[in-house]
Amino acid sequence: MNQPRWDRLLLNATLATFADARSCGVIEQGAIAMHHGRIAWVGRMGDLPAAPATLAASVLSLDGALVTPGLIDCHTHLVFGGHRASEFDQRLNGASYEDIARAGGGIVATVQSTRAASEEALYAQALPRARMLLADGVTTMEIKSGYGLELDSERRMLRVARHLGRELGLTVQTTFLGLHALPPEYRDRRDDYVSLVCDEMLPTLAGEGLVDAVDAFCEGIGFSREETRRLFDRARQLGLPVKLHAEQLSDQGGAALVAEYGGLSADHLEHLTEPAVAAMAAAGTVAVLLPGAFYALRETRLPPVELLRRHGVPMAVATDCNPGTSPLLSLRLAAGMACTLFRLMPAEALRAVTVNAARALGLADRGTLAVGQRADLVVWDARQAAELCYWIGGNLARRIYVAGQPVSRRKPDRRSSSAA
Ligand code: DI6
Ligand code: FE
Repeated sequence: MNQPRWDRLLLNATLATFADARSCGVIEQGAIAMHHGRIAWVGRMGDLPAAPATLAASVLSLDGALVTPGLIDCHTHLVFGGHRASEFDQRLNGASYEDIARAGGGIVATVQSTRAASEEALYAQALPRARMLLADGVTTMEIKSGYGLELDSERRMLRVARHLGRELGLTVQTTFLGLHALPPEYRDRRDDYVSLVCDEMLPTLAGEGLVDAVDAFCEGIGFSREETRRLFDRARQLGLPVKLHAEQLSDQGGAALVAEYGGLSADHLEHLTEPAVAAMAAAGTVAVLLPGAFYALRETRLPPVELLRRHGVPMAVATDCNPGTSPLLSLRLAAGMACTLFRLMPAEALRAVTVNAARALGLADRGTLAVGQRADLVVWDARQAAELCYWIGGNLARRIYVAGQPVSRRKPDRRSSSAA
């Protein structure tokens, strides 16, 4: 008998390929083959080139189960010390996010607990969160720094992010967010802090290979457009892509700025206006919607989804997993919330956590089921793509493959504690 040509073959699958321009690209009674970590064949079972059993070393029949690309969480702050559950009480008692931040809580509170945590402790706290995202189907995630706000602590966060990727076998894209908040010790020296971030922290951490992209919090309680511009100029010199927390709480002109720099994405966008939408469309900048933060802050102003559609700006959705505004540990739930709260259609919300999220990270090798793409995929306890955002909660991911290998989502009995 001939050698099988592929490592693995899944049969009787409902494939959501996301390979066309608009829909989920569903193939019923589909088959998908993986070889050497890539997708080697995808199509209708009836079109396979030979009898399935002869084609792959491992052949699995799925009884119609849904298969999608591994989900991609393109905006998280997953690594941090402690949590801020007490702010939940304060907000429910009427304090706003800005009130809490101005009173010394908010991001700065997490900065204190992050600075106080060792690399091992940060890793031990972040690992279960990363596992929960993975268990829900995420195979690629972005993780930002921004709770250190000094060189050593920012470095620790980024090292922990890289370590999580290695430990779990996931792709982790790191983002340097030194301009997240003004650290208290720089209260009267804003310019000095911006200089430190642009002239020392970013070049040093980039030189250590810890930075895949650069972000800032462009906001009244964060950094101005001009301060952000200084950072983006430095990123450009270093050849690093940029993205931005823009127009979350007010219109600061951040989305137009990130578009001007040809940025990967503008994120949040509740206060986005039409000229900036047009600028994003022209630049190919992705709109990243973060319904977890909208929900947790009980916001009422919606991002302009209809304008984004009309201008053809690709929309991604992410968890924004962070201890302050979005303690959200399910990307599938984020996609469901994007439907319920922001009125995305299920096909849009699913494109937003696959193909468009890949684009928001500048990754062309994933997010669709197509020959040559990385074999990151999820087999779901579902048959219809819309179910992924329709079921609220639950555990639907049945099998997860990363680069063609099944991954275990079970916690090891013994906690891995080495940060090496
Ligand atoms: N926007 C957010 O949603 C997070 N950071 C940001 O710039 C919130 C971070 C936090 O409150 O800890
Ligand atoms: Fe964020």
